[in-house]
Amino acid sequence: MQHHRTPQRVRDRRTSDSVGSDSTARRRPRSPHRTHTLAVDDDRIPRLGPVTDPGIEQAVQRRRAAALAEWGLVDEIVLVGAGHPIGVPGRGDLTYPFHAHSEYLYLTDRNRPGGVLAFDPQDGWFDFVAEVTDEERLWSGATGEDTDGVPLGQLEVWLGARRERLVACLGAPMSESLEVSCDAALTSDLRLALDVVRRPKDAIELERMRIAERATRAAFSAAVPLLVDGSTERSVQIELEAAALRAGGDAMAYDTIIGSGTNSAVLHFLPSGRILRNSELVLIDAGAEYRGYASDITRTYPVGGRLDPQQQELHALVYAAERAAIARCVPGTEWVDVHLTAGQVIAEGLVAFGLLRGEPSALVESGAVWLFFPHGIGHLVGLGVRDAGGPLRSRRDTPPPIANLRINMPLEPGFVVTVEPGIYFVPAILQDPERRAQHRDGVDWDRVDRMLGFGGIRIEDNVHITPDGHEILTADVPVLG
Ligand SMILES: [Mn+2]
Repeated sequence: MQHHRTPQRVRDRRTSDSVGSDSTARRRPRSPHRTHTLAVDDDRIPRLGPVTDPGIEQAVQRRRAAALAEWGLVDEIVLVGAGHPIGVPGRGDLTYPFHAHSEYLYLTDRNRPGGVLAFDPQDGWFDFVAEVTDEERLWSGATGEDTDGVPLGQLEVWLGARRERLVACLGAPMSESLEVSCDAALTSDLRLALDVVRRPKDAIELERMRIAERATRAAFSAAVPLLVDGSTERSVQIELEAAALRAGGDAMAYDTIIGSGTNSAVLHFLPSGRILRNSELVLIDAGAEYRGYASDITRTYPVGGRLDPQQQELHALVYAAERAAIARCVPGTEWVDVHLTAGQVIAEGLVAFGLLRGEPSALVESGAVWLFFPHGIGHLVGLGVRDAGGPLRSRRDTPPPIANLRINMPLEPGFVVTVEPGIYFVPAILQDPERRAQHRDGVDWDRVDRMLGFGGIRIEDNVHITPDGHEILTADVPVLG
């Protein structure tokens, strides 16, 4: 599994976690600007690579062995598909940026489209890889040096020799031209088992996440000085993302969220041309990606650098809820309890603030607190911004304790989770007559009416569970600029 790429090709890639050539690249004619004429200090731009992390071969072997131990196969066949580039409707041969399916990337560390990793308990692993086409040689300069493995064309014969066997189809769906019938129950079992293996991050994964975090930290420190009267959400986004790439990120792990003023109450607001005004809140939720591994950080800052007393109180409350929830992030804690811890702190704080009325625990029980904190406390992060969450295997057929939770299991060493409580004034929720009737007594609705334009506050960190506690991977991004 040695993968090498020439520096030229590395420089041209949108993401460097790929080991094969990227067929999406052929849509984009190579830039003629080989020599930079922009005012960019090239020395500050890290060279991408080395492409092969030391130890990646052993890590991939260990991951595969751990999957097999969890699968306990007898004579079933396993296929893991990388997937294919997805065309943008109506745009000719343009495709969305290619990301190999997370299960494939995890078991191969290869981002080339079309590949299929196959396993037969009698014969072992077969890494079927798409051969380089003339098109790829022409448009993306592919040489085929990254396509070590068995030519994909041989997969049909390989499968033909195993006709009567049950097949699990993990990863992305197999190509339609392939005659294979996937067993749904087996596929589902093996996927849940592989999730168990994928959740604790190994050393290489953590190292990639730390690189993504460093890029994200640089991105936030570039953004904060721009949060002044007259800037726009868009101008902040541009500098934030440039800083993330300059500091070693391959790409953003998801669309950058920047909402100012009332836009900060929109959970995933995409930056607009809206002009920032003094003392408004700005919510920034952004994360760089490095070789497929993500960072996911949220901070909420005041334009001009100073929170007014009301903002100050609610910001401190969200931060207190976040810290209380993070304190629960140790092995054995049920995820729902991390969520409820944040809910309880927010309920207590909103009672003290005067928005909620009654016993805090009763306000959690009745759901009144979720009017202001209307999402789950977080999710697994790592290979992509949403890593292998979901329910514990034994809970697959039971409903989650709270509907909007993305995790339903106790935390274990090696997990990395986001912890991201918030308080928002969402008009669509708070002006709903049914909700107002349901929580007539628990909420000071006159106060709510006066605060409908407040916006929202979220604070998010990435927490790595360790055998005796946790480590906050994102602790060096200041909570207030
Ligand atoms: Mn998140």
